[in-house]
Amino acid sequence: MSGINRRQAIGLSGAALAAGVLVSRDALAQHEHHAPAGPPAVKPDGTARGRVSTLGGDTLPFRTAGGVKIFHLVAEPVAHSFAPGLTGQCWGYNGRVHGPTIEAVEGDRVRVYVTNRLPAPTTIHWHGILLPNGMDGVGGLTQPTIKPGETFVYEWTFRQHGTFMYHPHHDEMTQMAMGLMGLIVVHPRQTRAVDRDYALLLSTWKVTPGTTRPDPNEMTDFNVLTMNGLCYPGTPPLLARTGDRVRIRIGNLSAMDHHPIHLHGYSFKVTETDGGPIPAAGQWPETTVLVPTGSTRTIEFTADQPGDWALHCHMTHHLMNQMGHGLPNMIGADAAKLQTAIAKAAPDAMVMGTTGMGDMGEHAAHMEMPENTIAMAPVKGPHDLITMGGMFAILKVRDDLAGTDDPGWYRQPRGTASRLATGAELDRDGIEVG
Ligand SMILES: [Cu+2]
Repeated sequence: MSGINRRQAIGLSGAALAAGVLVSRDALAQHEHHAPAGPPAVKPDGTARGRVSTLGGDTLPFRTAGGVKIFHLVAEPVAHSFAPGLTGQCWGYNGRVHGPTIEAVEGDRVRVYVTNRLPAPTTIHWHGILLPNGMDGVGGLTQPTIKPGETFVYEWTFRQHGTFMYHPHHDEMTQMAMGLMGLIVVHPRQTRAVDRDYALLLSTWKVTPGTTRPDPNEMTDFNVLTMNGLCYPGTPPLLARTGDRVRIRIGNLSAMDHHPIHLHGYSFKVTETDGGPIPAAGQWPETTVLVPTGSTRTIEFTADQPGDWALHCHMTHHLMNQMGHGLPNMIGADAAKLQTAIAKAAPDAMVMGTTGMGDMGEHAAHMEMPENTIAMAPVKGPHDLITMGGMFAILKVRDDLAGTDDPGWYRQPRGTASRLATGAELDRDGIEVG
């Protein structure tokens, strides 16, 4: 993060982390002129093997034998990167967190081998899939658990289409908190074609700053909020060309949270859930779709407005990365008085957070934090600091989109952006003169 002396960074280490109100003056002075990191250095998606693009993730390959599509999932420990600067010692499938998306077509006969390379027994439940009871994957109830080293076989025929999920149904609390989950997309025989088909799986984690292992015992204060296992600025942009028909499938397997996912710039319709397609007459326009845990929602719209449009959970605490959590309320505190008081004990320290998280984010970009920790708002946007992390991604719609590379920040046409009011527009009290 920065090269400053660890002893100078009294703000955010050890016990002071919980207080989170101090930052080294030297650290700030030294880094004042450093712009925070630019646009995230992650590749946008749109190139997955399948027809669906699991943003930042992958599609599970299969082979066909005797008319059966054969898949193989391996549950195993995975070192996972949530975003640049934050790695977790997680559990995943086939070297990924989350597992790769299983893609098939309604009517397909599928066989899925599940190998357990975890240190604990597991199973896989196929969430929302209509199948024989013995294939349902509930440990103890419908099958014995898959012991470490064992491989089980599941087989069924898809009698439905839509967006579904898979996850362990043995010690769910631990195993899902560690990252074991994935998406299933079943296409209808007659495809309702769209130009862009994205899939996102929402989940929540507790990774204590300075540590790498997710804490499955957390019930309330989740501090890493992810789409496909990635938190902003680790989430790649969703791309569309102006006029494209866009589908976004959103699943939620968070431990304790529902997520109202809001898309800027558009009105969309919810076209299906993991229970099935919604008839056209039953679809209504929305700008936010609530995705309860244990369900999927699919939205569709025509991307007819170019721009950089935010796509995010509207729970404001789900837009914070680790450093936004566990802080005391400093709003309105007398910074000068506090500064004087603190200076006696810690002359190098500086009070912050008295005007909110915006300056906290700015400072966080400059200060030394525990290893393997990300600031809550680490990205410099095209106009200013973007004060969001967590469950946040950007839909980039362009007239001239070519290929799958990130087109960079949107250039707003002249006269179409908000601007600073000029003196001539305001009277002496700053009131608009008309
Ligand atoms: Cu949320």
